[in-house]
Amino acid sequence: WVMTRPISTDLVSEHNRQQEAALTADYDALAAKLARREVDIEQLTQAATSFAVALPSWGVGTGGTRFARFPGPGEPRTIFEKLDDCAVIQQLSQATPTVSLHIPWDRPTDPAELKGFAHDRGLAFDAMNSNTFQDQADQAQSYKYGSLTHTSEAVREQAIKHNIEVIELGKALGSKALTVWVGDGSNFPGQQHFRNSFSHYLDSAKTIYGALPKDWNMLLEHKMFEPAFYSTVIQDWGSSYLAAKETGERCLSLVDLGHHAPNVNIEMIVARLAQFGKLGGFHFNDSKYGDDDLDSGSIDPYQLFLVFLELVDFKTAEPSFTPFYMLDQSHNVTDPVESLMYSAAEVQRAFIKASLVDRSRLAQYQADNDPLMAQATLKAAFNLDVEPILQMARHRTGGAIDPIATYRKSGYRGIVTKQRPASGGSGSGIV
Ligand code: AFD
Ligand code: MN
Ligand code: MN
Repeated sequence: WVMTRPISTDLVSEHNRQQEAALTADYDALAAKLARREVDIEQLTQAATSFAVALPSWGVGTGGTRFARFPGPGEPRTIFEKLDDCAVIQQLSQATPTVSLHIPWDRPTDPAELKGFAHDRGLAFDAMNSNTFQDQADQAQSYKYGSLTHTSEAVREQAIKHNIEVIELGKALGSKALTVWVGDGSNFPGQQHFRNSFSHYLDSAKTIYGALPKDWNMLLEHKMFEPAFYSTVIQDWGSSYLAAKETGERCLSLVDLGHHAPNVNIEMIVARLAQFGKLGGFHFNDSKYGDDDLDSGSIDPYQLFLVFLELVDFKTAEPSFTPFYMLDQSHNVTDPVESLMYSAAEVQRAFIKASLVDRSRLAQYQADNDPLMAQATLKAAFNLDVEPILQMARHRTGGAIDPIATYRKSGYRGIVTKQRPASGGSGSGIV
């Protein structure tokens, strides 16, 4: 079996060869610096090599804002073309071996064919995403006034049935998780009875959970707000925790970095949910004002590092902790392949820097109530340039030392632009 590699391996290795001497010099210098801290660079490079974050199938298309979508050149029009683009990201970044699908946008006619197509490209399927926040053409009941929480049992049953269908499809594709994000909520005070709509949600979630395979997780994603909303039913980590707790042991909370009230301490939420065994997954992105789904680490890389500080600390305490990680971004003005490669590296970087923190020294400063040195211990890791570790991890696994430059040299975007004439409203992109 020979993996389909969309970018010429000769081009990748030639581009890498030109950078190898510089990389070796940088890597050796960093190794010496880390050795002075009694840190073995090879352990970090191994950790970087095994780090993985899922790609959002919809992320390789151009997204949009509430007001407009400006399609980019060569947008994928089918799930197969989306997987072709994901294969480029994985080949060059070596950090994104799985793809998270969104149903019905990505519904395949033949799941086995899609699974084989992905496998040939070095890809597998991650958590499945259901969609009861949009009405589809052939839909009997409308989700206009909600789905899992709707006052009408017929609507709730339709939404439950859709989620169970997504689980069934996921089983055929090798997925192990269902992520449930609903747009349910209200637009005006008085519109909904808060306790009744939460009860409907809990009953619906339990019915879906009843169809969950024993080796699956069900992930509940909270979100504080939507434009024009007065309330959302799973609005914060408290609602999510309560719902996950009520629904079942394998029902966990999923934290999306863009889903909180302004100035919330997200890394604290991470610690709370993890401590009670209910942190199931993460959607990484960045934001300035709302759920902007901007490139991870592009605005607040220190917050991303502090989130990973909690994840790494907990994983060290509880090795069985295996949350589902996904980039949940949409790309309006960049080439999505470039943004996703760059973002995967930014998340990997935060993970490596958090892994670098001297936690025994930190614990001592915490015990001694020495705030200055405690935060300086974090900064000693955060301020270190770990790029050579990420580059070496990619180099050793057939990836690109410089994914963006290699990708641009390959001319991939121009090639697919010729193959994929603009189709207007593609199925990808979340507005
Ligand atoms: C939107 C929602 C949520 C969800 C994603 C994919 O805000 O983050 O995870 O769509 O369904 O971004
Ligand atoms: Mn999300
Ligand atoms: Mn979101």
